[in-house]
Amino acid sequence: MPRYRFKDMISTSKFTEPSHEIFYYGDFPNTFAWGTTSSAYQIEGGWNEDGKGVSIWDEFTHKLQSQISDGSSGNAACDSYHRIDQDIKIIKELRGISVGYYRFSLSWPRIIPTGEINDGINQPGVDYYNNLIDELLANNIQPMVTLYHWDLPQALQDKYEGWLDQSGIIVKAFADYTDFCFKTYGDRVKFWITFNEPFITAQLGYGVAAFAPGHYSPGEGVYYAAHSIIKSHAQAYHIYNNTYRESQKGQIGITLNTNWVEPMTTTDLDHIEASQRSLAFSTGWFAEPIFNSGDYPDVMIWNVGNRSEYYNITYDRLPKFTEEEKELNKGTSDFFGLNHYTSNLIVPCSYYPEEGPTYDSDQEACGDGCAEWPPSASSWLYQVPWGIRKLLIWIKRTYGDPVIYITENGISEHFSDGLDDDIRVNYYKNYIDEVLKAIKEDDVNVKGYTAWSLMDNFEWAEGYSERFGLHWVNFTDPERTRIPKKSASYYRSLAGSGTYVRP
Ligand code: PNW
Repeated sequence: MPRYRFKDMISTSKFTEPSHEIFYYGDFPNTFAWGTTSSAYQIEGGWNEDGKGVSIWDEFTHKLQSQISDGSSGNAACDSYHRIDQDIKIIKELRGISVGYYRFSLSWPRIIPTGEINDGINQPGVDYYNNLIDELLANNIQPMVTLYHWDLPQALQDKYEGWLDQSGIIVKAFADYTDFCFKTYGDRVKFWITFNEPFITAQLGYGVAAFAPGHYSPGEGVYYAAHSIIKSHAQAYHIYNNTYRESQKGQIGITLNTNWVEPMTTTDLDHIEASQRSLAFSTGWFAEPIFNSGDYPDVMIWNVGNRSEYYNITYDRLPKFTEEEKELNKGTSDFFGLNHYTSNLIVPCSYYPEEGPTYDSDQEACGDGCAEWPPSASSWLYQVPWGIRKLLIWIKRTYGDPVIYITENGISEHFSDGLDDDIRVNYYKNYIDEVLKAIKEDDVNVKGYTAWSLMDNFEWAEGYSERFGLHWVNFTDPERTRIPKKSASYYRSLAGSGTYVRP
């Protein structure tokens, strides 16, 4: 955990930062990379076409419709499986002079229907991504590829309980899949992200069960899932590092999602410590093994252990890494991929759920947005531009000044707001300015910025009711025409110094 004084970073007022009042009118370094992003399940559609296997999100949306706010699914989504041309067109228009890359994810079951490579690959699925990558490059747009953005092959869930599996089978399946992707696409893809937001997969997928696969195990499964994801990430990194890096000359890392947190009462040491615990349980859970010690943060090990004891649980809810595994975890990310949207206020809290200990109660910290902060269409997303600057400084100090790519940042509105999305223009204007301050004033090594999202898409449990896109998509029109919102032209005009850079 941080060895500097966390107190140095706390706001004197939780409503505004003095620096926030002042816009920093300057230029981003001319090597700064700009992009937009999406993910497979959220845009592709074609859920059962040409031999694609079923994913846990297909299964979840089909069987548990009531879990999706509008009862929808990604069956058709933006129909990107049939509309590479339309996607390339809007990415290209957005590129203007400087938006130079597109971050998208590969659907594992589209490439390997059962998830296990020995069962065979699906050539049309492989070709779909070959075409997409070729088209991007033909238009001078660099592909940034996420290998796992939540759509696990359902067969792996059914046979082995997905990421809960601790036998090594899931780790091996992921390793084989990533090896295949490096071999197949690595001649052209130079930027790989192993996992998108493992926190969300663990906590929402296997903890509280709000997301696929909807496995409810808030005190154990949540930790097991994270454990096998970290091991899988490390395997993929080493495969790339040992076999492909020299010839393909790319980079590989992981993307973590992190809110910034402030103590509710900035002068209260208990609130300050609760904020630190909250960061350790969210970011540190994955970042400490990968960027620092190879192991979980001390405070997680202590808290989970103590609460297990309290409940007379004698096995490890938080699994242990062997010494060898710790070595394998350490230093396995060429960059810190950061997804950031919002900030929280934190208070200490101790409670003992009757059903047993949970990830939420283990951390003895509770948080939420502040009612005074401007909202969005998403209940969890408040607009707190200065939070991103503090978070960037915290990452720099805590994880050894890594190269940082912001791999997602953005805001949602409701359907009715249509094309005049001033809320989004304002959000990008403020957040990007704070990123600039972090680079210029605080010397944080941020190399790229990615706007979520290229276009409106399937927003998981919120279906199509929350829109994050720079482009508006009409989901009742079979053509799924993409129309630029005001924010698209704003992002285009603002993004960068005009120099075209590969991330
Ligand atoms: C990210 N939360 O997910 C994902 O990477 C995207 O796929 C998603 O569309 C985007 O953010 C917007 O939500 C999150 O509840 C989902 O705090 C939920 C939360 C955070 C991030």
